[in-house]
Amino acid sequence: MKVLVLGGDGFCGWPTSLHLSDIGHDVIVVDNLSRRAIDLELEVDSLTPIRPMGERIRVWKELTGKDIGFVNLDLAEEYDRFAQLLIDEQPDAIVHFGEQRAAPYSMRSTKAKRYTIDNNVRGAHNVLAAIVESGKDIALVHLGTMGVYGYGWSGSAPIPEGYLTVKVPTPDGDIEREILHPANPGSVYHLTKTLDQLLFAFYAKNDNLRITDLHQGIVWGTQTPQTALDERLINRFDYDGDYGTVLNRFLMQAAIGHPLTVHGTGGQTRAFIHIRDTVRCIQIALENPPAAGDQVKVFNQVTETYRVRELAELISSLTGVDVANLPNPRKEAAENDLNVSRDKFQALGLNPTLLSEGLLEESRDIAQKYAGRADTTKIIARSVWNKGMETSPDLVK
Ligand code: NAD
Ligand code: USQ
Repeated sequence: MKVLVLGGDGFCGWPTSLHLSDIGHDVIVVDNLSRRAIDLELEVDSLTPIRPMGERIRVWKELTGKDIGFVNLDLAEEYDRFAQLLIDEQPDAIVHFGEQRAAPYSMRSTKAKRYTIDNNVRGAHNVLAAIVESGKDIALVHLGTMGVYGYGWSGSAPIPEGYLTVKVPTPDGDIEREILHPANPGSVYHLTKTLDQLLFAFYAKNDNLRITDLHQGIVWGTQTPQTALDERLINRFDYDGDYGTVLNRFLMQAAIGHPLTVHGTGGQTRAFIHIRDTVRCIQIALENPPAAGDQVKVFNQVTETYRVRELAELISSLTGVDVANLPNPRKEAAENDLNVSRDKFQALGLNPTLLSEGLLEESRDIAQKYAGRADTTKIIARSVWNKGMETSPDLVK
């Protein structure tokens, strides 16, 4: 099938583009390279030496003979060009990764909050409106987040895959209704994903668009079989206080002997998935779209859950590096349980890479190999959720 990968230059989008191309799909990446621009703004760089988009595509062609197209286009700002692209290319499906995805970046300033809302919500709406305008039956797979549910849900009932059945009391007795799980975002970034959900529900109902929303946990790891083929295809690895996610940050910190930056007690429980499973999940979602007229299909795209302090203790025990309990720059529950339904992908054949299998390889092949590229001044998270909150001093001078 012909697939547009929106945000196909990013951490999840690049390996997905290669995977889809590898299994025979005709892939076109659409990306405005804003993530690379934010690296320049923050004066940081991927730990891994990522190559420019043109070179990535040339190397893939050289190694496999397969073409990947590239269109440099801003989804939020260039509606007409995007709408024309759908008419010109007539894709069968769109995978939408093209949003500003860092919670700390989204909270660092008023400017960043406004950018994140404008970029993500306008971009998602433009994609939907352009599909309708094209008149074509284009299936949409969007990358959402586990964070739409929030972390206030505890107890033995697992977080369902998108929808919750509730009893509504009426004078004539209780009636049952299925509703979208209540949204409880923890950052402006996560807020955009909850707003996206309403856009999708409306367009599925009003225009019969076929939409899948993947509520993904924190992605860890770097390489997939395709990105590992040649160093010039390497995937990005973010380790800085805004874009680095917790497990990859701890691996990189251990590789340079930096104390592990646990926020608060580390009692936050989060959901995780390896990048190799992300790309498989996208393939499975593309192969199992909803029918026209169906409600939005939601999958929880997670394979394991861990507490942050469990991850720190594990990596500390493997490497001997210290654990530092820092003031938490975020407004979030200090301790939470997390019980997540994750049956749908497993039923469709996902065979996950678990932390116990992938951790040493990740540490050796990426964190240690590229440790010399790390800038230690960029490690501490300095974006605070509101004015009264503390940031931590640098732990390594
Ligand atoms: P990323 O920042 O590495 O990639 C996003 C890509 O989208 C970048 O290449 C960027 O240039 C592009 N982009 C952003 N705004 C755009 C616009 N207006 N027009 C065109 N291109 C635009 O992020 P990622 O880690 O690959 O995440 C991809 C998606 O998956 C995001 O929507 C994110 O919310 C979701 N997600 C990521 C994780 C994770 O741990 N990385 C976890 C859950 C969900
Ligand atoms: N944390 C630390 N120390 C660190 C970094 C993070 O203790 O050095 C803690 C945070 O306080 C938080 C948890 O680890 O409690 C997770 O933080 P994170 O930065 O790894 O992940 P998060 O901000 O939630 O965002 C990431 C992606 C986002 C995606 C989300 C999935 O950047 O795009 O949507 O994971 S989820 O968390 O399931 O919502």
